[in-house]
Amino acid sequence: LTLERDLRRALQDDPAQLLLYYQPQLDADSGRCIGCEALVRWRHPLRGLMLPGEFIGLAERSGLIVELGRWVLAAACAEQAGWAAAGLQLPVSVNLSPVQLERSDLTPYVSGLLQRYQITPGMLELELTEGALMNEDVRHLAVFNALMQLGCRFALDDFGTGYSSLSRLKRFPINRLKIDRAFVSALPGSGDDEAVVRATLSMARDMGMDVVAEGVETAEQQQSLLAMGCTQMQGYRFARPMPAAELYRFVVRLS
Ligand code: G
Ligand code: G
Ligand code: MN
Ligand code: NA
Repeated sequence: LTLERDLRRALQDDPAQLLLYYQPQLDADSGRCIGCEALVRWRHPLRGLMLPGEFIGLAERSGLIVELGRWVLAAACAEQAGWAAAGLQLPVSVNLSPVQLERSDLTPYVSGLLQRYQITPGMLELELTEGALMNEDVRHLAVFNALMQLGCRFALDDFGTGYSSLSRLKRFPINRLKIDRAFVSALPGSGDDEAVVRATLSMARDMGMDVVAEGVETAEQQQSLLAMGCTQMQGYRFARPMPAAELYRFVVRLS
């Protein structure tokens, strides 16, 4: 309850307590940065820097995720516009909680941000988990479709860990699958995990989706993924999540 009060206070009176870190996504073939994922942090006045695992759940249960989610979207667009002004065009992925999709005002909010910051809609990717696709709520589907009509891209986060059937997946305009790090950690050598990666790549190719592997930590994992034809990667092997200014320098150094 204390933490909930603190988060509400931060959102209302002191949003400078919040900040975004960004983790680069690379094309391991070319070595170039192809995008980044925004990951929220909270500089709590007493507890120090808090990770999303420590407060996203609370934000979802209390409804504060709506405000927090708006803050994240606005901050990501503002920082992306800052990079663009410095000559760096970089797609940004933002995690969306299913609770945010239940709000019909999400689309006009995102649309307003894209206009305010002069962002091409395709440069903003929204990450959903499989759970968000399981919801049959028509309002929820309407918001999803409206965001798609805007031109935003969609990624399916933690792919492989949820329950979505392939037929179900087909009904959603997902642009990219993010292979969960659970299937990456035992590469190379785990036949089962290799089978999952290969099947994901094959399905994605047939359905016109991109694939990015998450949680890539070692050169061996990178090699194994490349050998299977998975080139997009995110993970500590390349970089940990970092503040916006640092990300800018990281990408400029690469290119
Ligand atoms: O950065 P970290 O490894 O602690 O992130 C843990 C989880 O928190 C990830 O699954 C990520 O999807 C989630 N997360 C990070 N930032 C956000 C955010 O802005 N909104 C939502 N809904 N989830 C986030
Ligand atoms: O669920 P989501 O994919 O949004 O979560 C991303 C989270 O994964 C971030 O919190 C990030 O810190 C974490 N992460 C990113 N790269 C790696 C990695 O190489 N290894 C591990 N263990 N975690 C990672
Ligand atoms: Mn994610
Ligand atoms: Na993930």
